[in-house]
Amino acid sequence: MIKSVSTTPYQDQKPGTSGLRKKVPVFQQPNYAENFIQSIFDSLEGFQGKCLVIGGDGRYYNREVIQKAIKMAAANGFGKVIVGKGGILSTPAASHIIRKYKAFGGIILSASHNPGGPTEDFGIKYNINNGGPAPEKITDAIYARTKVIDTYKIADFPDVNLDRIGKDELPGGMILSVLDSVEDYTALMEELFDFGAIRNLISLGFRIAFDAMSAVTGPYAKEIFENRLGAPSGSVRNFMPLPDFGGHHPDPNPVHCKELYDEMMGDDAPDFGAASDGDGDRNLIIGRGIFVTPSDSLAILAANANLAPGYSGGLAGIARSMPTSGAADRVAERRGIGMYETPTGWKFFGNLLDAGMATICGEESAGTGSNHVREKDGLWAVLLWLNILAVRGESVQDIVTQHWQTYGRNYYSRHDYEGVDTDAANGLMANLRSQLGSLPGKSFGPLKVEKADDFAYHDPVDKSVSEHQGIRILFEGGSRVVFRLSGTGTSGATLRVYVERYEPDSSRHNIETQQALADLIVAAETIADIRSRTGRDAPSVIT
Ligand code: G16
Repeated sequence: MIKSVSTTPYQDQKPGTSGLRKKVPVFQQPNYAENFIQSIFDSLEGFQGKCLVIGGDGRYYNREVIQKAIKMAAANGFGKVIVGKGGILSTPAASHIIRKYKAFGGIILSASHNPGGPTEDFGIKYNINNGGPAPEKITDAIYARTKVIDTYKIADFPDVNLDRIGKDELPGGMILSVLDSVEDYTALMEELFDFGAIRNLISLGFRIAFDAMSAVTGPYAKEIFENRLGAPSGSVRNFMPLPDFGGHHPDPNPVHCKELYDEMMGDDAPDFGAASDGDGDRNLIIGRGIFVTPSDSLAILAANANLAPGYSGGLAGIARSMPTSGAADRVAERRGIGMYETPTGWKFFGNLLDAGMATICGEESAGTGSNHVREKDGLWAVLLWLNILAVRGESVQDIVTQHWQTYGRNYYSRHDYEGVDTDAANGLMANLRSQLGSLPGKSFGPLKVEKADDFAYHDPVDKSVSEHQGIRILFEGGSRVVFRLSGTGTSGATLRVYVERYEPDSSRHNIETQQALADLIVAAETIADIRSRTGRDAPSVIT
């Protein structure tokens, strides 16, 4: 039986950089999740009888919302839903399942790298049939719908069993298929990478340490690294997905993976350390004694991807988000392939990948991926690194250093000011915008502003325009500072300040990063007046 339930709209359901993210108690308000899910369905056309993929990163409240989504999909006329066992699908695996089974789309329940638990974060996003996050045209329509919605439809059957793999016909006729995506995902990785070469490297004593951060990649990583590639048991840590990620912040960076980071910098470090985040789309790469910034990782992966079977034919092009460093641009230039600069948000890569213009994409926020799916993919990045290490037979440190010698080094750092008062953060950005016309020509210490703008992206495929994607201050000589407000936080505003300097001279490649960027950090403070406007003396997180 299908029920039509009257509801009243919430005015705060605007999707951010990657779907709707809020605290769990916000999602637990009456009809909050239902309103958003119905608004997704109301913004789509032509899905009657088709297949919807539903899965999440296993965080607190995942199971409850999955049951609601299944019943609402049935009531709205989907013919089939594919659900991950236990309600769990990593974000890249969900993207793969949507593509492989030619689904109409997917609902992914995740707040990614944000903490989980009864008072922490939850999220819902919609992915389209290419497996990628819905473009702005659709997320705008969803938001518009949330503001006026007055009814949602839900089927009245008991909760389904999410833990039994197999197919079932639900009351009303919709087919429920519960699958274990580890098998499908592992098979895809085996097509792309030379598992034999990696297995051989590991059998020679190459030690890896992978931290799954008590999040979604645990089962995938155990299967791939330990069972298929032969890494000793214990190489994958924190592999049991937990609803609260063990109380940790599942963001794979040197701050939140401190234990792994310290181990990799210590005596007797493993050869290779890596981690992924809450929903499995981000990655952290650390060699013995060296952290690889996500921007450098993108450039190095792009420069060496041809060593992996899935990319042996070369790359069509590279895409990066605007705040990501220009390191990958130098690789594209030398190879004579396309380079695309998009706004922050994986959804902006979808068109370039679909059109075959880009093969590899990456972001400073620890995301890298390729045209194998339409999400960034943490384990994919780790495997591509391992494939490259296996073929080159060199250490991470050597590969990174040689890359800088060849292309120059883009010193890079991001300073985050989290939980800032929203009005203060908006005021800071407005003040920056008001200076855009007057900044060019001004000097800040040794730095002279060449250009200042508010980044706008003109999508070369669908010709859409996305404006106000971050303030760029470009200095003579190629250094720059970028300011933008995060679109993934759930309390107050997060100001992100991205600082970058290019250094071609290899005798100057061993300066400590913050020191190498010191002039730019001072200029950023002077131009944006961060301290007095945010009331903060220092960033909350520096990566
Ligand atoms: C999401 C998006 C990424 C983006 C990141 C940071 O990642 O998918 O494309 O780079 O947020 O966004 P912001 O700077 O607005 O916080 P994830 O891993 O959270 O899904």
